[in-house]
Amino acid sequence: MAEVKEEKIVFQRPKALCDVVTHYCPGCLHGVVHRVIAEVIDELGIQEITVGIAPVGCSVLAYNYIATDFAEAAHGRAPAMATGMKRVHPELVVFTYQGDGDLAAIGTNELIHAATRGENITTIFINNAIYGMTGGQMAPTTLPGQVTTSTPRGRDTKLAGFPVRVCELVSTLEGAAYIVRRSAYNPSEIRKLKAAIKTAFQVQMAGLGYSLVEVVSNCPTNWGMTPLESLKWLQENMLAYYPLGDYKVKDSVKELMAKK
Ligand SMILES: Cc1ncc(C[n+]2csc(CCOP(=O)(O)OP(=O)(O)O)c2C)c(N)n1
Ligand code: SF4
Repeated sequence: MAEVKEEKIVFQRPKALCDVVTHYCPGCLHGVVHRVIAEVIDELGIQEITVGIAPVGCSVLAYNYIATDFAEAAHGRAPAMATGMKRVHPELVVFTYQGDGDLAAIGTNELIHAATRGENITTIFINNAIYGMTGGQMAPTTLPGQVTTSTPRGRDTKLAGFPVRVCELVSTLEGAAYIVRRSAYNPSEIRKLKAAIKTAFQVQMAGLGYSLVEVVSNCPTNWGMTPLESLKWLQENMLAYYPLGDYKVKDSVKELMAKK
């Protein structure tokens, strides 16, 4: 009789990721980032104590996909809501998930003040250089010359100013403890992203202050590209303006990472 080999599971859905059909467009990296967050939640064993704050924008439905408690904040107000939640329940792990329109336009104020107060919360910031959900208008992060529905001849910096570099800005604030920029355009970048999100949650759990992981992302639909074209465009255009790397890692965070 042929020997029956024991199955070795090499890939499966993280427990913290819901088994549902996604509403995201094909090739959109929102879904990849959701998965990475869910993997980190599983690995840290924090599903029961984690609360996400969903933004407006395409990821408004993040609560349908990540199986933790969630709240929904009005446009840009996620850091303020997270602040209240974390202060009332310091034992929770609280994270905001925000697009560039949500975080760097109407929500800049909440972001800056939560970071400067050193709130013990984590922000996952998806920078796809466009307002995805509302039809592809210019965002604060839209690149100079980039065509959007509200800049059909390309972003003119004389009229619309220059893009906001969030990591560079927030890393100047004293309360910011861990501020890094990653991407998710290939498997090795996804692994680096996962390590960063894990560190950000651990920074929060150790009470070291505000942590933010920016993800340089895509929007194939509103960029008017195929998924593959959008990943290429991201690498060739976005990364020059938004270099990947660590923008602020406080000494206390370095000590924490050295112990892990
Ligand atoms: C107070 C308020 N103003 C405007 C809107 C409309 N609105 C919904 S999503 C959105 C843009 C979101 O873009 P972004 O944060 O970049 O997320 P993406 O869809 O690209 O993931 C806007 C302006 C709103 N929901 N609430
Ligand atoms: S519109 Fe853009 S950001 Fe929104 S789900 Fe589609 S590809 Fe993703």
